[in-house]
Amino acid sequence: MMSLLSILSVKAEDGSKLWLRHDVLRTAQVNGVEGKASEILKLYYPGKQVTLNIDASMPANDGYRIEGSEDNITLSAHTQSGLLYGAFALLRGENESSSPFFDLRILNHWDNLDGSIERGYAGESIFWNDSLEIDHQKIEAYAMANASIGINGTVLNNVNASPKMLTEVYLNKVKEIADILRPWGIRVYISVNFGSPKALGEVETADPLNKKVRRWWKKKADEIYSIIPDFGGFLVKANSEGQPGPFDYDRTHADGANMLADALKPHGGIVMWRSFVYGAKHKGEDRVMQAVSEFKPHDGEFRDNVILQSKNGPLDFQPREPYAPIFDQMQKTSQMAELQITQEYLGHSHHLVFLAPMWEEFFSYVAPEKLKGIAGVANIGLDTNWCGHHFAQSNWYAFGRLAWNPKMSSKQIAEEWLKLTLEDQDLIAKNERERGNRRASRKENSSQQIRKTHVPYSTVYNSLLDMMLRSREACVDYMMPNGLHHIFKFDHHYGPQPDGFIASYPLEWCPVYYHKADKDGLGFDRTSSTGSGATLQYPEPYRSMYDSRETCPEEFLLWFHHVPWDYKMKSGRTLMEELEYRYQRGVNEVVDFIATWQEAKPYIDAQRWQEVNDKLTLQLVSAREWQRVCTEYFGSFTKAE
Ligand code: BDP
Repeated sequence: MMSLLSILSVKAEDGSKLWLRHDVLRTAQVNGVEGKASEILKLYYPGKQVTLNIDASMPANDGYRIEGSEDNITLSAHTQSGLLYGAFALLRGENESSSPFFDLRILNHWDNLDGSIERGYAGESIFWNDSLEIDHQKIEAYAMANASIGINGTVLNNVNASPKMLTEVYLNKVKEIADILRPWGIRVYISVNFGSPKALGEVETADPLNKKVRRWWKKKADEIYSIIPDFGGFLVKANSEGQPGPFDYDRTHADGANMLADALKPHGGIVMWRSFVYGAKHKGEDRVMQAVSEFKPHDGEFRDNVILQSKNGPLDFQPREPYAPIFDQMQKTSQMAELQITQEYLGHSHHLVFLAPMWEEFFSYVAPEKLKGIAGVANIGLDTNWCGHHFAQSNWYAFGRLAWNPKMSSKQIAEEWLKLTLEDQDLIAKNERERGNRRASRKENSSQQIRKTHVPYSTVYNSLLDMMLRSREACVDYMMPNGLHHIFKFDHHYGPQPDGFIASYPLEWCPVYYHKADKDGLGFDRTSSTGSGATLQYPEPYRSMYDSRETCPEEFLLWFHHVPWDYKMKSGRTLMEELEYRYQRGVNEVVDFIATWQEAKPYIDAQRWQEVNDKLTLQLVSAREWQRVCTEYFGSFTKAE
C-alpha cells in the first residue's frame, strides 16, 4: 500500500507540519466528520478508490474496519470519527482494522487566559490572548494533528483555573473553538475554579452543599450546553496548591465533585476530579502518601460521571517514579491517568527525551484495563514547530498513539514518528546515489583521495531510533539516578539544586526533604518498619519488594530507602560510586546522541538539523551541570567526619 511518505511534498522543513508533512486544508470545507475523512483521502490518497461506510452493526466506538485490496478499499466505522481515524491509518500505510482502547483520549492545556502557559516551553497559548482573537487556521491545524493520532478531547485552560473562564465572554470563545474542533471529532472541556460562584460575586459562598451554589452550577451547565451541545465536562483541581475546594467549607472531595457531576449529568457531561493533593488535610504526612489518605475513605461515594484523575506517579511527574498506588486503592471509583507531555521535569524543550518508554513502564504496573481514559498535559504553543524542540513533537504523537493503543511499544511508536516526521526520500536517494558514485570512482581510480563516506541511511535510521529509545533513561541517569527525586531548582525546575531549602517554603518544595542526605547515607526511608510506611500503600508483590532494601529494584532504591554511603550495590560498587557511575553514563549518552546527530546530517533538512543540534549542545551543558553539582554535593557527605 502506498504510504504517506511517497505522496508528500517535503520542502520547507520548519517543523510546522509535524508528522503531517502535507499542505493542510487545501480544499473547500466539507462539513461533518465524514466530510473530513473523505476530504483527507481525496487529497492525500490520490488515485485510490475508497468507499466510506457507516456501519451501525459495528461496536459503538471510534474503531474502524479496513477491507478490500489496495485500489478498492472499503473503510467502515460505527461513528463518523471512526472514518476519520481510519482515513489517517490508511495514510500511515496501515491496512488493519482497529479500535481505540480508551474512550477518553484528552489533552490538558495548562493555558492561562492571558496567553501564558504554565510549564509551557513552546511559546504562548494557541487558544488565549488578551485580544481574545481566535486563529482559526492554527486551531484547525491543531485539530487535524490531534485527529490524526486519535485524540478526541481537549481541556482548553489551566487547572489553576481563572473564574473568568465561566463568564459569557470566555464561554463564547470556547464555543468558537468547539465549532472548529467538532468536525475533527474533538470535544472541548474546561478547567473550572471551584470557588467560581463566590469569586465572580454571584453567590456569597461556594459551599457545595449550599442550595444557591448548587443552583448556580446547574444554571451554568445549562448555559454552557445551550451553546455547546456536545461539551465534554469539567476538570477540577481543588484544595491543592492554594486552589479553593470543598475543604474550605468542611466538605469532602466527594461532596465537591458530586455537586458538579449533578449539574452536568442531565447533559451527559463528566467531571475529571484531580487527586494531585498535598498539604491540605494530611499536612506533615509523607507527600507521596497524601492522595491515598485523602481519597481512599471516599471510595464508593463518587457519582458515576466523576472520574478521578491521577498523575502516573505519587509525587509529581519526575523522570522516574514508582507508579501511584491510588490506582490500586480506589476500587469503586472510575479513574484516569494524567501523563505530562510537556517536559517540566525533563529538561523543558531543551532536552531530547522521548517519553514513550516512561509511559510504557507505567502501563507495565497499572493495567490499562483499570482506567477509563487518559489525559496528557500538552507541550503545545505558538512556536513554529509547536513544541519548542523538533523531537518533542514525538511526545505529543506518542501520547495520542498510546491513548489509542496503550499496548503499542515505544519502538513501534518511535519508528512511525521518525518515518513520518524526519525522513526525506529525496535526500536519502541523493545521498545513497552519491555513496554509490564514490564507491564506483574509488574502484576506477584507487589513488584518488578517499573522501569520508556517508554512513548509509539504514545505519543512521537505527541510530536515531536507538537514540530516542535510550533518551529517557539517559535523562534519569544524568538527573536523578537510583530513585532520587525532586532535587530541581526551585520554581522553574530546570537544573539541579540538591542543597535546596527555603525556610518560608512548604517543605514539600525543598529538595533536601526528598533526598535526606546526611553523614550516614542518602534517600527517603518509606519502609514500614523505620520509615513513613508509603510501601504499605502498595499491594503485593510490590509492598514486600519495595519494603526491603535487598529486594527493592535499584532504580527505586533511594525512593524507598535511606541507604549508607558505602552500601554495596549489585554492581559491586558502593552507593556513592554507583551514583558517580550513573551520572557519567548519562552524560556519555548525550555525547553519543550528538555523534548520532552528526551522522544524520546529510539526511536531514538544514533547518531542523541545525535547530536540533543547537538543542543537543544545550542538553550536554545541562547534563554536565547535573553531574557536577550532584556528585559534588553528595560526595561532600561521604567526606564528612
Ligand atoms: C506541578 C506544577 C504546577 C502544576 C501542578 C499541578 O509544577 O505548575 O500546577 O503540578 O499539576 O507539577 O497541579
